[in-house]
Amino acid sequence: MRGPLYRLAHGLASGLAIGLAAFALVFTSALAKPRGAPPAAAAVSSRQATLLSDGWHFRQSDAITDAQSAAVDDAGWQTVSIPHTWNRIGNEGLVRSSDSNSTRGIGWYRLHFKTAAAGNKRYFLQFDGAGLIAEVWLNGQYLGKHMGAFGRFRFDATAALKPGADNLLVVKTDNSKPAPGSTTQDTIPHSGDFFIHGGLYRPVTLITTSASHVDLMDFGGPGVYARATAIGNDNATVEVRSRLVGDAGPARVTIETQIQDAAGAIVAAQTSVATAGPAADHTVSLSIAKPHLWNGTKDPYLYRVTVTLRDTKGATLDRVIQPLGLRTIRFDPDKGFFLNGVQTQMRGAARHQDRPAKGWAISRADIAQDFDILQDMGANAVRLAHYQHDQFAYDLTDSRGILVWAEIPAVNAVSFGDAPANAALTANAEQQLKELIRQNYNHPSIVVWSIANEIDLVPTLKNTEAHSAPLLHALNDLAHAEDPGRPTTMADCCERFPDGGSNDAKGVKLADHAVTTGITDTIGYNRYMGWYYNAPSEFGPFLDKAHRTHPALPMSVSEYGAGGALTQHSDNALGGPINPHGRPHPEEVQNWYHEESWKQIAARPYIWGVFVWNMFDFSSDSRQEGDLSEINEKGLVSFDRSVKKDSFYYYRAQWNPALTVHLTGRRYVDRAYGVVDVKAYSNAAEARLLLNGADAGTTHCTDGICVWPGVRLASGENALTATASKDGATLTDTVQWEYTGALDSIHIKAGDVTGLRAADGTRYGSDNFFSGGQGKGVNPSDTAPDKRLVVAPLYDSYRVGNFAYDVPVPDGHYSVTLRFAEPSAKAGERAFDVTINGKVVLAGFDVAATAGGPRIGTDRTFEADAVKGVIHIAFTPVVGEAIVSAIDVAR
Ligand code: GCB
Repeated sequence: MRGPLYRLAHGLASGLAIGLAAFALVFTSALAKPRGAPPAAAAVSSRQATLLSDGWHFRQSDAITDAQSAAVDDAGWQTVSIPHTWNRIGNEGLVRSSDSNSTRGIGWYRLHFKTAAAGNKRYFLQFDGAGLIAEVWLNGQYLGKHMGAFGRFRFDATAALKPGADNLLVVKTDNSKPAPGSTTQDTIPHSGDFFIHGGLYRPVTLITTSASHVDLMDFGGPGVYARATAIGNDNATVEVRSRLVGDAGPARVTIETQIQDAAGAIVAAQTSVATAGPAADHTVSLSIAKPHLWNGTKDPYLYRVTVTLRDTKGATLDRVIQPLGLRTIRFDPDKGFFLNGVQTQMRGAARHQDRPAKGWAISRADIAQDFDILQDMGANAVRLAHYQHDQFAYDLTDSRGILVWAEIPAVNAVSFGDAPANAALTANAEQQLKELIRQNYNHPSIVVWSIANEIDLVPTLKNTEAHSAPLLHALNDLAHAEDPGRPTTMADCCERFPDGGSNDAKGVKLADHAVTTGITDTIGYNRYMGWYYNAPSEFGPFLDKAHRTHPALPMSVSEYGAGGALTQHSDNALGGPINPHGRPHPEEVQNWYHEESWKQIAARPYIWGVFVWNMFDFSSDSRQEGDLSEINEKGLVSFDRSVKKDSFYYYRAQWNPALTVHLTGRRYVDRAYGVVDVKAYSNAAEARLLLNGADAGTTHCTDGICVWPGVRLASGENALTATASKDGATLTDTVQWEYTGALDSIHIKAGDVTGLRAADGTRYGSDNFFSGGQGKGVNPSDTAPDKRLVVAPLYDSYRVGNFAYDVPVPDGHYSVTLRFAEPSAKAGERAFDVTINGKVVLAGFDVAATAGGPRIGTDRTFEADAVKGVIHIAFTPVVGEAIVSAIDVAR
């Protein structure tokens, strides 16, 4: 029931006078904060917040069913501090580390604490995030249950708390894997490519207020919601809605609503009187003259809204301070995103909230460092995927002007089977959406609410019918009802277009799914052309097709990305296949993927936002990829944030106007070839290269990429230094490489993207120096006539098609060995010619016939001269396609 509210507006002048005095006290220290610091938290004398961080006893055990009782002996439990999680996922190296802990189940937390003895107070326990379900008891009394790992939640602890005495707080957290019949079956997400960490992984706080206060039980929201209803050059109108509660029965209160500018001056204020009873809204409208806009990274100007409740004698009862940014946003299907009327493409990456060893139990410094890195790359936007992040993250995006895609964890599926979401799951998704929106309503940096990510993925992979539309409609309507000021979006995985064409997500043919695109106001496409499927060159045409199919729908690229392993390297990203779901993931392939993908996005100004997947490597217990275990390494930066991969600098050269000069392949130290196309990422017009102190040439940089082709390394250590200048600044970047092979020999592992050290010690580089053809690996499950036949490593990959090599060696006389193994064809099914420097050396060569069957290596050696630094070897099909597995050129 809602109590009657009486509102009495006082004049602006009296409000100003009262407000200034209070404001000066509260904000003196906040003003001294460095650039980028978030607004001060809502902590004043009338509302006290006590962090309950230390001294918790913890035990992870599915067998303990009733640790809420005071009689439970927790002396032998582990002592922990909050934030905490018992999970530990993801490590370097190909095998799962022994201290990895992916246990999903129940974790109990117990804490004894005391409060001051104070009468007539209300107490609330606030949990900023607990994975995945939490139940809370205070002094044996059950306070309630919260389902969802990401939203803040509170319980009214007043009746259970013993002021001045010992209190026992017990929390049961449960991150059991959702499955039919599980405790978590009705909580989203059902699945996803990220690990759901268990426990109290964000702060726990005891909040004390007066009986009359701003509502704390509004889906974890601040209870004060400000919205600009009009923004003009001369004036902005801001509506501030405060939810008032009088827990001790109806009470007359004075409500001061003030807006302060960034310097602390009150620019608008209104004082009114109301009766606080059961939670009810109290709305005032304020006018700001000559509004200073919040203008993204260029000028993230923040006002503050302060709502102060006083009793009839003027004593402060409660106070809440919230950020306010005045900005207009608009999405246009052809022109993208407009911030304050100016076309502004959102450029950035997605972020997950975990770190090595800490998992989700990260610190504020960790969060701030993530945004430092993102901004250093030149990003103006972030996708905070796939769930609600810590409040501090949104505080930082506000104060730094980073535009935010915010979302709920409706990921991959709406049910366990082939059915629509049931009522319980729908209710949970709605609850998590309300939490996301109410808790973050006041953050100007958030410009779009996403209601789902790849929601049709599971049915798509299973080729069953998708049933996501009813849930999406419900969530979309709810988002509009909760916040008419921001559009909705979703990240699509699986839409197939009516005009046909290939859009094979994750390598499967799409079933006839209900098209969900068009339910939300805008759309994002998650597409991985060139990684999971297709080629990057198909990305642009795909985007155009999506745009043509939905000409009225503003669209973004919500995900694209490629794995980048720091210890796996390639001489040529096109040399051979990677395994997207396994190994290898050479760093240079990630470079190539982003170079190819970004240029296509950059050419399409209708795209309102582009979000690389992902800013950082993150934990995912199902993955064994690249050179890591339980980590998705599509990050532009390593899991521990210590290494910015080459591709980070590619984007820095595109997006950050400050000078970038970065030599790529810096971690590929032990080079397989003495001849290298040296590449740097730079936004300078040209760059100069020094090799071991000698000038190796100045080259033009095009679209952020500078290449010095065919640089010949010296034997042993090599120092390469690139130098470039821009706008009066000059930077150099140096890498140290080592070449221990002979200067006059080259060993190529055809069809292989990383290369090999052969049994005799010869170092083979990845497939390189070729034109035409395609690199392939021998499929171990191909039907070999003799199942026992395992192909030797030197022959387990090959180049196939109509192709040639220009092998770069100093002029002179060489022996050229060509190595072949037929991957699958029988004798008579394949024949080809080989010429060296135009002279036929093999005519109608049939590998299977010569070797005696598939998968058996056979070699041919010829004499040849290098002329003008090159030996030209051509492979021309006669029957089927030509192949070769390895090439050795040596004196
Ligand atoms: C996606 C998902 C994201 C995954 C990513 C990947 O489409 O939305 O959660 O992590 O692909 O790396 O496969």
